[in-house]
Amino acid sequence: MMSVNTRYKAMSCLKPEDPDRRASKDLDKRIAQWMREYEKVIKLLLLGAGESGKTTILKQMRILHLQGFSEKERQDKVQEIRQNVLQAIKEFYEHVTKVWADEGIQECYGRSNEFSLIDSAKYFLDKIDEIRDPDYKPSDQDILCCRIRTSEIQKVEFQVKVPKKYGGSSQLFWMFDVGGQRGERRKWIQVFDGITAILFLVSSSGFDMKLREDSDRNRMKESLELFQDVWSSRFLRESGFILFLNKQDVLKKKLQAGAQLAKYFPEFDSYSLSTQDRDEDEDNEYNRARCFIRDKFLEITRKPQTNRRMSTTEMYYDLHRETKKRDCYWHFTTATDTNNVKRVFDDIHHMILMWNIQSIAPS
Ligand SMILES: Nc1nc2c(ncn2[C@@H]2O[C@H](COP(=O)(O)OP(=O)(O)OP(=O)(O)O)[C@@H](O)[C@H]2O)c(=O)[nH]1
Ligand SMILES: [Mg+2]
Repeated sequence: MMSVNTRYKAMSCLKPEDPDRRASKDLDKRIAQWMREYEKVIKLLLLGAGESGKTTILKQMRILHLQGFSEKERQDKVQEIRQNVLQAIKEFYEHVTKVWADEGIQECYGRSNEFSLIDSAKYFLDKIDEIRDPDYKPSDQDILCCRIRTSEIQKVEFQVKVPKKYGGSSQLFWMFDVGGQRGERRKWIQVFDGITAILFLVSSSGFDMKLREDSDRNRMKESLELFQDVWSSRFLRESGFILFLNKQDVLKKKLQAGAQLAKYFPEFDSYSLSTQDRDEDEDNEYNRARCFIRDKFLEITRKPQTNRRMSTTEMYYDLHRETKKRDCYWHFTTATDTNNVKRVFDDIHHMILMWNIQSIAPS
């Protein structure tokens, strides 16, 4: 017995299809597929070591694409911000007392990389009188600077308008935030499924700091290794990758204050900028440092991945996939700066629209 499909094929053999009609049918099919792609939720997953800025990006999405923070949330933040001040004072104080006798407080602050002072210390200590006021109401900037370690997976959902030239309407995004400290990372796999793009955050200013959870481990080296693991994870093979070289403001200030990248990464001494990376408007040493850090991460994406043990079937499957080119996109970011994050996010949205178009474009 002939199947419906075979019968249909046999019948269509009798009557050659008009090529114009066929082209138009193909086009309709592509448009329908494009619309489906378009309506799909775009899932973004924030990854990166502790204190790299993941939750700060999530907060920016609430400011940019949702209604920001309610009165109640602001009220709740007062407690957390005062906690940040206490934490800063405690850490700072212990070390100040050690060097106070001969060097003085500013010198101690200048050496804060040695005792992992929280990033928000100076920001909040500078406005301590405001924070102490019983009527204190945290601003958006205060909330962005407040540091609370993430230990539960968080998700925000938001709609983003699609530019008119791509058909208008709006697109739904889900963004997931996870805790980045070592003990938190085993939970990551729970959210690896169906991710459109990983946003991997790097604390670019961490080159001279130690991990909070392991005082022998350099933060930047940990971040490089973590990136290597995530990039080569077979669960994330289908996801796009976008590197956020974050805390650019801190990196710049740190270098201007005399911190030496080459002390931790000796190969920096011989690193020179390529023509396309030269930037007349930027401090040359800072520009060289940010490009060097970026290239350390991008190098990982260019290395062939051979160090994993695989079964024969897995190997066949992997070899087949290896031929698919994967790119890692990157941005220099300052997660606490709303304008900067808006620009970067618009860029990413545009890029995802392009991916969707390319994925259905005729080959
Ligand atoms: N100056 C400055 N501070 C930043 C930047 N990004 C994040 N921070 C601050 O760094 C601290 C840590 O940021 P979080 O967003 O909490 O880091 P996280 O990656 O979510 O950390 P975990 O939850 O522990 O994984 C917060 O105090 C932020 O305000 C940045 O680009 N510049
Ligand atoms: Mg967090």
